[in-house]
Amino acid sequence: AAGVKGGVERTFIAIKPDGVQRGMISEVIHRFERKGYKLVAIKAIVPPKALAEEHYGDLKARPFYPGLVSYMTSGKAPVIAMVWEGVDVIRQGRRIIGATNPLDAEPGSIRGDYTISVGRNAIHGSDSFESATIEIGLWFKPEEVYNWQFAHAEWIE
Ligand code: FUP
Repeated sequence: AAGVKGGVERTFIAIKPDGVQRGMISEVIHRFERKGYKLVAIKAIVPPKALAEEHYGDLKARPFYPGLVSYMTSGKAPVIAMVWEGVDVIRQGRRIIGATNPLDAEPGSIRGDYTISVGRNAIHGSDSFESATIEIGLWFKPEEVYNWQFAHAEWIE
């Protein structure tokens, strides 16, 4: 589950094969971690075709869909699949990532700083509470997602 909408949420973030190839794994983790979000699941995975097809199921009719699925599943580099937790992390994650088309993504966002092509935009982030719930369930078993506490859960008064 993605938590409580508008409160402490969970979102599905994936570094796509081109992001791995670019050496962006630590950079992506750094940006979410330094913001104060909590990494509650992570794995390297070459998604089976059925998983990639389901993940991008809403894009089935689009011309780029077959190429998108084959690129995600090629195995030339894995996908780094993650679940990040925190207040408003679904919306804030999309801001950290930047617009789908890297040419519209603000400098300072991940896509804005590192990428040019919409077909190779390095990273995925759930776009809504509903998508987050579905995507976390697609990519992770419940026992692969961990509940844990930061040492300092609350700021001083
Ligand atoms: P996003 O939620 O930002 O990942 O955007 P979409 O769900 O609209 O698109 C998913 C992926 O499809 C993009 F990350 C890259 C690919 N795509 C294209 O290759 N061409 C397009 O015109 C749009 C999307």
